[in-house]
Order: sequence, then C-alpha cells, then structure tokens
Amino acid sequence: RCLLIEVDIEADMLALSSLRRLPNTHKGHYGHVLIIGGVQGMSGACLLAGRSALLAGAGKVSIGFLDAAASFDALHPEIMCKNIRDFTVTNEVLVAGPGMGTSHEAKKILQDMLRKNTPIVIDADALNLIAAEPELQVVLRQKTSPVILTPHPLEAARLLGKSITQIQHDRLSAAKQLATTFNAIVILKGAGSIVSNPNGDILINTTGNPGLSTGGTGDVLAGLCGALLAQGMPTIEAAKFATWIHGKAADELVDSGIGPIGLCAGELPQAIRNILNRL
Ligand code: NPW
Ligand code: AMP
Ligand code: MG
Repeated sequence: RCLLIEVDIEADMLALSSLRRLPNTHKGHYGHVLIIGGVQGMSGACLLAGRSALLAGAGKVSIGFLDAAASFDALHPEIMCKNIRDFTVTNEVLVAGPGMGTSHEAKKILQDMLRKNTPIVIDADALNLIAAEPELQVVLRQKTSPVILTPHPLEAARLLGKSITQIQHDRLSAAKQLATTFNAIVILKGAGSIVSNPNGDILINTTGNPGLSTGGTGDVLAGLCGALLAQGMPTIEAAKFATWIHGKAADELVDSGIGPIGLCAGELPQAIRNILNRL
C-alpha cells in the first residue's frame, strides 16, 4: 500500500489523542527524551534536537554529549546537559546520532544504547556507524522496542551499500528495503520524504520545501520523533506525524516570509509548537 501523508484531524483523532494534555498530569506523563551525540564542533546538532523535543512537548529533555560541551543550554536552560558517560539510562526515549561522529568510542556508546530496551530514534552518525559495523546491525535487528531510522539519501546509500543515484532512482523500494533489512520504521528523507514499515506499507509526505535544505533540519526532525514517542504515540504514527509536521512548519515559516532563503533549522521548533497546539 502506498498513501500520501495528509493529516486529517478527524481521521487521525486516535493517534493525535496521545498528545492531549489532561488536567491531572505531570511531566512524568509526557516522557523523557535523551539526545546522544555532539562531539567537539557539532554540539549544535544535539541542541537543535533537544530544543525540538522540548518544544514538541516532551516532559523532560536531556542531552548526553560525547565531548565536553556547555553545561547548560543558554536559550533553553530547561534542557539537562551532561556528559553521556554520566547518564544512567532507565526509561528515556533515545535519539542517537546528531553530531555524534564515528569514532570507536561513539560505536561503543551506540552499542550500549541499542542494547537498552527503550524506544530509539537513530539518525545521522549513528546510522553511519551502523552502516560500517555489522556487529551493530545484529544488535539493531534483534531489538524489540520501537526503532525509527531517519536517513537522508547518502545515509540510506551507506546503509544499503548503494549509491545516492540508486537510492534516488527508486526511493520507494529503498525505503522498504531499509525497513525490512533493519526491522524498523524508516523515514527516508528528502523532497517527498517516505515513511515505511517492515510490512512494506509506504507513506509519501506532502509537506516541506527547499527552505529545509540547510544544516540542522534533520536534527530537528529526530528530536521531534523522540518527543512524539515520549508522549506515547505509536511508532508508525510518530514517524508519520513528525515528518508531516516538520514539513508543515517549514511551509508556514515560508508563508510568513521566513525562508525559503535563509530559513534556519533553529526556527523550526517554535513553528512545530504552533502546529502541535492547533492540531
Ligand atoms: P552530495 O553532496 O549530493 O554528494 P553527510 P551531514 C547527501 C551533523 N550536523 N538528496 C549530499 O551528498 C549531523 O548530525 C551538525 C540527495 C550531502 O552533501 C551529522 O552528525 C550540525 N542527497 C554530521 O553533521 C549541523 C542528499 O548527503 C550529503 C540529500 C554529518 O551530517 C549540520 C551530506 O551527508 C549537521 O546536521 C538529499 N535530500 N541530503 C551542527 N550545527 O552541529 C543529503 N544528501 O556527509 O553524511 O553529512 O548530513 O551534514
Ligand atoms: P538532514 O539532511 O539530515 O539535515 O535532513 C534534512 C531535512 O530537510 C529532512 O527532513 C529532509 O526531508 C528535509 N529537506 C531537505 N531538502 C528538502 C526539500 N528540497 N524539500 C523538502 N524537504 C527537504
Ligand atoms: Mg542529518
């Protein structure tokens, strides 16, 4: 089955109900997202993912940096920033990969995280590590907790041992192959992002524009996926809504004169928050 992602409030009421804020609740009900990545020079990727998770409604957000970085986020001091080695992971939703690098140390940390029985969004360098390390592929395939992979075409090419041209020539098949090979929900990014599950169901996104063709927008998507999972949305719905809302946020920014030229990834989280509060 191949469908377009058109969010319809009535038809999607059930999935969206997981985002409803009920009166007698507290932050613990809205989940804890832990972003893992950020080597020297790429801390910004984690900040973008963390801010996105925060403004998309996660009850708590932490960043576990691989290298020493600022001890807090001056724009969002709500986010808890530590070295990843100082974290004890319990029931957090993990977002691994933004600015993570592909060192041996990064591989070890990712391997530990993949072995936890928690939901995980795998992006950027975490995907590159999995592509390069058969050991990690085995751990990934064995996971029983929810997994969302968010490759762009080059990351998808690395995962499947193909070229970008081959991926882009048949994006539907590439997305399906990734989902079946890695037993995960996949968002194959790029104009008309494709969401696939291992059963071969395919969704094609209808939102987004080339304003998103700028550094850090993928990191924002990864944080958004984490926040929707943390709030209890089922995995396939979280992948679908995150993809649609991320593109819609960019469309609304362009409509208000912010972009496409010069749209910044850091401007997306507020637009995402606006959309979530209207849905
Ligand atoms: P080309 O140029 O066409 O051959 P990389 P990255 C391709 C972090 N970041 N359609 C394209 O290849 C990330 O989190 C940190 C077709 C492009 O040049 C990662 O950890 C930031 N092709 C790390 O940097 C902000 C497409 O892929 C190449 C495509 C490296 O991630 C930036 C880039 O892929 C960044 O997020 C498309 N739609 N999209 C920070 N502020 O700290 C991509 N490609 O070499 O894996 O590099 O994606 O920048
Ligand atoms: P990344 O390359 O990981 O930073 O991710 C880029 C994000 O921007 C993905 O969500 C892409 O789908 C989106 N994106 C990039 N270029 C376009 C485009 N021309 N049209 C729509 N979405 C795009
Ligand atoms: Mg990226």
